[in-house]
Amino acid sequence: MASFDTIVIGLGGMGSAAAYRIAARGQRVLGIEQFTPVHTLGSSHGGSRITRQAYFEDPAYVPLLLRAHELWPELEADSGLSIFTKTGGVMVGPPESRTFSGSHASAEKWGLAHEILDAEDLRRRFPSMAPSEEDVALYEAEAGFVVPEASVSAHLRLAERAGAELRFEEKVLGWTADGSGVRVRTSLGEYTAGRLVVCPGAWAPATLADLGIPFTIERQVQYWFAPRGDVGNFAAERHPVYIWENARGRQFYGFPATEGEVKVAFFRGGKPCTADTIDRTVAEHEIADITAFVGARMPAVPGTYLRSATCMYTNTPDEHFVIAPHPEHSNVVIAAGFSGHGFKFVPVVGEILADLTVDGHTAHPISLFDPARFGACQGVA
Ligand code: PYC
Repeated sequence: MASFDTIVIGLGGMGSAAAYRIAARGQRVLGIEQFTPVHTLGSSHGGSRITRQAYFEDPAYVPLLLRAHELWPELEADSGLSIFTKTGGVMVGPPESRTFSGSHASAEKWGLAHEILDAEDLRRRFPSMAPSEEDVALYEAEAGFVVPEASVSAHLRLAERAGAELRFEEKVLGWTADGSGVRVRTSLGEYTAGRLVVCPGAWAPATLADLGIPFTIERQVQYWFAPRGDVGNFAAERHPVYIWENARGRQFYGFPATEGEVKVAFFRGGKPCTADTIDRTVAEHEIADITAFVGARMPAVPGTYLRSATCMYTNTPDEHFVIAPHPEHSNVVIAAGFSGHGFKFVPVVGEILADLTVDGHTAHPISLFDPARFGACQGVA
């Protein structure tokens, strides 16, 4: 039976970063993924993810974002792949909306460079946007987007270069841990190691069932349109990424054009699903809904509908991540529940997982992500 220093379960966004960062610290790493490399069945596909720093979800994320924004360019340089495009970003909504007010609070708390735009400023600066008079926006120049597939490719490439063994199309059937190490049973064999890192993505409810965390899986749809008029208006040099919240708290988000196409999607509000039974077909009424909602605020975006793709959020009850040593096994580290806003953190999560695995602690501020807040493992025999 093959034995390693560390086994990483799941080689999507987070797991691929963990495999690289741990291997780069001299550990013999085995990474195991149930699908092919850079697959489209989880939460790491679709060509773009927003990254931003004035974080409306909680200012506690800001130091991690500042570190991630140092690591993305390093990852590009080390891998030779293009991953991060800085476009600027606007967080739009009524003044009391979480999207605007939370972003503003984070920017103020951490002294992040930003501008506040009223509806007229926003229209003048970004003519694709048609805000109502109540809307305001926070603009930050450091925001942009990352390409999830390129991130996974880069981390897998670098992990292998650092000596990691990566196994694909091999499903983990179970794992055990005790004081002497961990044992992982898969569809093709059994492996042992000193430590285990579990990055299960949308398969968290089954893979981490012992924790008792009430993860819920949410089906989401990403939509691509050919915009009306000159697509040059949506070029990344002049169009920001954006998240826009209406007076009832419904949010959508979008990107500049890539190869003549713009991507938009709702942020939250998707149907509950499971990773193995998610409905991958997109209904006409869903396309009509996004067309109307986006069209009311960005009239040129829903020109011609092109295509869509489903993906999944793995939500925790408070929408904050779970990153910590396993409450009952100090040689197991877990990273899950990224709740639809995790991808921008991928390289710093890789660094944190390497710290926890190799050093047993991290200097990064992760107390918000402690699973004890859900009473994790309480009552588990
Ligand atoms: O985290 O910025 C984000 C985001 C937008 C939509 C989904 N996630």
